[in-house]
This record gives sequence, structure tokens and C-alpha cells, in this order.
Amino acid sequence: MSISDKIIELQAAAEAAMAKASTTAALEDVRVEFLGRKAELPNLLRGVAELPPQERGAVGKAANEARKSLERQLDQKAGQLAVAELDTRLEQDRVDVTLPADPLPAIGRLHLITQTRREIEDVFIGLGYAIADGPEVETVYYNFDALNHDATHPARAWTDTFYISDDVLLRTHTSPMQVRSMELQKPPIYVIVPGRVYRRDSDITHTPQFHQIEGLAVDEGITLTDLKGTLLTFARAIFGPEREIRLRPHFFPFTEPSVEVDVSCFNCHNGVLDNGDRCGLCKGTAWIEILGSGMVDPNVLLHVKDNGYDPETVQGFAFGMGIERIAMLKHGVTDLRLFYDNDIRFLEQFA
Ligand code: 2U9
Repeated sequence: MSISDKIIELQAAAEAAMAKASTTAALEDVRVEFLGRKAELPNLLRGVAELPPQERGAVGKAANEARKSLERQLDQKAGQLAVAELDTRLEQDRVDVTLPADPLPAIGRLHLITQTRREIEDVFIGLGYAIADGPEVETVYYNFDALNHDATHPARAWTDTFYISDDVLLRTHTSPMQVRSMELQKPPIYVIVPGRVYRRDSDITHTPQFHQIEGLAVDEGITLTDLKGTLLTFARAIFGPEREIRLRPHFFPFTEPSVEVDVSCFNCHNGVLDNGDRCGLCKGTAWIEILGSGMVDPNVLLHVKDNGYDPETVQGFAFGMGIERIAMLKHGVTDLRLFYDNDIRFLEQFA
């Protein structure tokens, strides 16, 4: 075999070995095998000197070019393999030093009742109201007498209310705390009272314990218009800026006049769904009852007259709502009991 053929053969063998090498280490072995001190190609180059003078130039040039070409290819492939190997190592060795040493705890969330309470609180905080917290175990005086419930009012019956003794009970509404707030603070007063209340009631739409938010505003010159504006702001903040409200006459012992308040349905147009069906949420009426309210009965203010609540000089409005009811309407919850079953599949829907 001529030297030229030998060079071509060595170059082809080196390129084949190079193609097979899949790591930088394997590639370095190829470099040693074909270009190292004891390898054939450098050997041939050294032997060029012994060739007849007319062959030296061509053979020397071919061998030199073959060596240079192989070196170039080896360098290029070594570069590519080094980058790939670094990528792999970075991927496998990745350590985030900012992670805590222990596994992250499961992420919880606020119960929908708590979320809804806070949302309602935020609306009234924005209107300048304070939030008051009070005892769930109350006296008959604060729960009924001071709130103008006459001796025959049905809620006073032991069949409707959880009594602890003749004059101590589980509060049936958060209103007692509003009376306490008026004892503690002279007018003007703007306060909301969220909390648990208890009634001897249990069916699909009633649980013996539920949550209320009640509000009270007492100041000079307060009118029903102030009540309506306040509740419209509330309804729009909770159910959307397009909402309207309407007031219907009603009766509550502690307010006179009293009204029930409806919000315009946010599920349909005039009681009709887009597909022409009757809206199930407002039952085709276009209105949904959300709360009760009214102007504070002068008889209630008379209980705290000595602290500046003379009905001749100050007036007020009050309102009350069930937090469960607001949450059910807003989130389309159809069964009250879901709030208390602690089923994760229900609870985790409300992030
Ligand atoms: C004081 C004076 C008046 C609070 C009021 C309502 C009307 C009302 C219900 C809504 C659904 C109770 O949770 S519910 O069942 N509440 O309709 N609450 S006016 O009136 C007060 C409160 C305190 C001193």
C-alpha cells in the first residue's frame, strides 16, 4: 500500500472512531490512538524525511493536512461533548440552597366562611366601620330584652333557643354585641359584628350554629337613604358593580321601619336564562333576598340613652345577614351542610 493510501485509510479509521466516541474521555482515547506520540500518522510524518526527494513534498503535505483536519474535528467534537456533559451534570446535580431542609407542608386555605366574612368586613372597613367581637354565651337581657323582643316573642321559647339557665343562653344573633358596643362608646358609632350564633333549627337550609354579620350605624340625622346607599355599596362590592337593590317592608323587633333587602339577580336577565329557561337562582323573579335591616327602634336606643343615645337627638340603622347565605349565593353552593362536612374536595375549591 502506498503511503498516500495509508494516510487516507488512517484518516477514515480516525473519523469512524471519533464518530463512535460519546464522551470527552472516549474522544481523548481516540486522540491518543491516532495522533499520540506512538500513533501511526505522526510516525508517517516523521518518516517523510526518508522518502525520495520527489515524493516528500506531496506525501508530507497530505499527512500534515490529515493531521490538522483530525485535530480540528477532535477539538470541535470535544467542545460539543463538554457542553453536553456540563448540561447533564447541572441538571442532575441541581441543588436549590434556598429550599427548607424539611419537605414543604401541605398548603391549606381559609374556609369559605372565613373568606366571605373577611370580604364583607373589608367592605365595611372601607366605609369607616369598626369590627367588634363579643361573647357567644349571652344574657337574656342583651339577647332579647334590650333588643325590644316582647315577653311573648317566639324566639324566646326554649324550643327555639339553647338556654344555659333561665337568663343565660347561646346568642341567637350578634345584636347583643351592638348593644354592648353602644354601652362602651358614645355616638356616633359605626360598627359591624361578625360571629357564630345558635338556634334550635336543623334542616337542609338551617344548622343549629351558623355565622352572622350585623351592622349598626347611629349618628345625628341618619335616614333610610343612608341605609339604602350603604347596602347598595355592599351589594355591588360583593355581587358585582352592575347590581341594584330593592327594599321590601318587613317586621323585626329591633327596627322600625324594617325592610328585607333583595339584590338584582347576577345569574340571568329579568329572571330568564340565555337559553330561555327560568332562572333557578332567583326563581324567575330577577331578585334575590340577601339580608334584613331597618331603622333602629327608639325603644332599643332608650336602653343606652344614658350614654348619649337619646332617640330625640340620634338616629340609626341596622342590618343583619347570614354569612353562609352570602357565600352560597356568591359561589353557587347548593347545600348548607357542605360548609361543615370538612370534605376536602369541597373546601379546596375555594382558593
Ligand atoms: C341593634 C339594633 C338592631 C340587626 C338586624 C336583621 C334585620 C335581620 C337576619 C338576617 C338573616 C338574621 O342571619 S339571619 O337569619 N337579620 O334580618 N338584623 S335588622 O338589627 C339590629 C341589631 C342591633 C342594637
